[in-house]
Amino acid sequence: MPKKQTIIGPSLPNIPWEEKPKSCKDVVWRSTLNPIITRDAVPRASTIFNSAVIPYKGAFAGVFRCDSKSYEECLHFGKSKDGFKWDINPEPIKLITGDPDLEQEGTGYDPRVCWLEDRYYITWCNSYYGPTIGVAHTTDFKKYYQLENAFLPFNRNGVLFPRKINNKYAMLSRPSGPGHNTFGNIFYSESPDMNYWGKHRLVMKTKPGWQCAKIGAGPIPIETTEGWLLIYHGVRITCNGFIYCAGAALLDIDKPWKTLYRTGPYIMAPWEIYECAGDVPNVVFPCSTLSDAPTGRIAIYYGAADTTTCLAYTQVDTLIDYIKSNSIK
Ligand code: BMA
Repeated sequence: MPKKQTIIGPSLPNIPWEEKPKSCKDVVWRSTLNPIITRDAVPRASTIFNSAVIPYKGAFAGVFRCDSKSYEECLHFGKSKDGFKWDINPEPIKLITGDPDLEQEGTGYDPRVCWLEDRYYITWCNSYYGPTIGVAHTTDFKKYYQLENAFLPFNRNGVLFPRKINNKYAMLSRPSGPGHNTFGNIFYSESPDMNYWGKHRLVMKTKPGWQCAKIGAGPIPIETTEGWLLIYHGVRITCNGFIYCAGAALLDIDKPWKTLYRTGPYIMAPWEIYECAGDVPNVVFPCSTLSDAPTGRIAIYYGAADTTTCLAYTQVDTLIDYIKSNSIK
């Protein structure tokens, strides 16, 4: 059957891809090569997870969360020819800051990478008297220029939109607290210059079930004919701690703070052993996607159990149908 072509964006013929197994009834299926990145990729790393990849010069580049063997959270650059096998720099990224007051108080984690206009922007959970959203840009993944933190502490999961909306830069984030919070909703903010962020709007609140405690934006939203496709994580509190699942939503193209549809059921939950066992058990945490507009293929990179980096797949039209037919208010 011909597919409805709904991604608005470039083609990526070399997208990493494995066909859906015939036995799989789910909207998302996992790579048979998972986990694709383990701690062995970097000598100083204890874990490599919650990382962001992007097409780069006919191949792929990424910014990886590598927690060290002394548990410093660090960002490392990596490159790959095929999106499966990654060559990650052994040393962390060094940021160039124009202002000594901005220098990181601590470390950084959970990066996202966004191609926007003429450069790559990296957002991450930065440590500046508590977690907040760090922003830097690069054109070559060699020199990274740090901008102002987007928000006051405490905030996490800052995710840029890949183009200006209503002539403003746009970002999703989750205002939060200093520790392992049991609350958090997704907000939208805009900026004329990537420096001053404001006009904050609520996008989505927690809902009962897998997304009852807190929710946060995952990969950079994908523009589609049906709205912005947002994959996000949701957290449930159990007698044994947090469980991190993933869901999906469609946001209005011109007013992305308006949620059109969001899934009642999750699209991914910690099922496989590598998602259930690790430094933090029971976590799937998507941070980036690659997509190919002509075929509607989407590859999802996610952190598993705060230990390894994994890959899963979906097809845009099937996912959009799933979101619409399983939507909750
Ligand atoms: C959050 C962040 C994520 C992590 C998650 C589950 O607070 O630290 O990086 O995946 O907890 O441990």
